[in-house]
Amino acid sequence: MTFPMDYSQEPPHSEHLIIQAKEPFNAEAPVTALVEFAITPEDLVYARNHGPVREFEEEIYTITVQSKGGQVKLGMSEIKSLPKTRIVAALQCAGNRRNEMGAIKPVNGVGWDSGVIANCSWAGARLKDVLEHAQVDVNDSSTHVCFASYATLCQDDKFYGSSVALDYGKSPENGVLLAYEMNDEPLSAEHGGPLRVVVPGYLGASRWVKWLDTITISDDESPNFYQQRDYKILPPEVENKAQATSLWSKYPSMTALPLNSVIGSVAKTCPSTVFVKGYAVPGGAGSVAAVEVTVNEGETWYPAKITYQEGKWSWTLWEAELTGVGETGEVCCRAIDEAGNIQPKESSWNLRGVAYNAWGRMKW
Ligand SMILES: Nc1nc2c(c(=O)[nH]1)N[C@H]1C(S)=C(S)[C@@H](COP(=O)(O)O)O[C@H]1N2
Ligand SMILES: [Mo]
Repeated sequence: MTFPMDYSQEPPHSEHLIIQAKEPFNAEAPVTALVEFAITPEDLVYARNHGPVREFEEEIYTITVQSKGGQVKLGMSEIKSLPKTRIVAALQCAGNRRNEMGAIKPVNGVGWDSGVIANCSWAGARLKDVLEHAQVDVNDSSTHVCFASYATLCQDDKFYGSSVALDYGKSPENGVLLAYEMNDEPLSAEHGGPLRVVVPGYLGASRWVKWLDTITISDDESPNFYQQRDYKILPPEVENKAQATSLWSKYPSMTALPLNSVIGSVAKTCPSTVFVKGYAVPGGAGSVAAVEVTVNEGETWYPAKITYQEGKWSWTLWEAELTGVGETGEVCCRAIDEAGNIQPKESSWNLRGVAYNAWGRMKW
């Protein structure tokens, strides 16, 4: 069953977000407000949509789990009867900070500042348990698990979909969930309720499929537009859509986003002191170990105090007080991970404006 691209049926959206596009509804949190909460309250959780948001009745909602060997339909009560796992994980759009990349050279995509991230607690059934419960045949050639939502329409394809490697998706240490709760509340329609995929550490874009209704065990990656012809880091020479057309298939789908940190607020506390707050997120190489700040691109980097970090998939909140500063100036921040990687001063340009991770900056 499909529905028209009808935006008049959407549930009310949060009034605390900055709207970047109305239809589809795309809105982010003001970053100053975002860094005030360890767990992002629902009102500040960004919304990223490629089509209309729809509400579904949980009582009659089913998902299909299929492989070459057959298919099974599961209702929400069956999914909820499986062991419930709760994790804290940052959900992040690959286009977070796109406007900063767009300042280097124009990019394609919704214009985003640095509020397209949310640190939430997610609860649901492990993907592994759902696959085992469904008892679909997984043959030796199966390499991917594809997630799809046919229930809602989207801009570029007949359904919204993506995939992860089957081994990755099944392994409990990667925390892949089919979530029906966010921040201890039933998952709202806006964020994909009754059921969405949570792939901690991976970009939100398509991997965290909302309104999930079909899981396919497959020999290939998802054929969906958002897996194959979008959300990829093309080389900087690719400057327009026409050049990109023949190249999409040559570049891998994105998985983890890079090590990053951003300044949420800078406040003058006395004539020569500023107080800085921000967030950081790890790349694929392990947790954020430190965040450092500097004034006016000075030689000296000062360690920020880490005020929050929870488990391996949460964001990190940090703050720092800098004294002896002038009337005006600029703070820069950079994150360092467990493996010793340092967030770079500059981030290279790509056509889709994804994965921007240059030093965070804010003037006072
Ligand atoms: N069905 C569906 N799932 C989707 C999307 C979508 O448009 N449709 N957007 C994706 C993108 S690009 C992101 S960043 C996250 C956003 O999740 P949120 O709206 O709950 O913040 O969901 C992903 N899952
Ligand atoms: Mo996204």
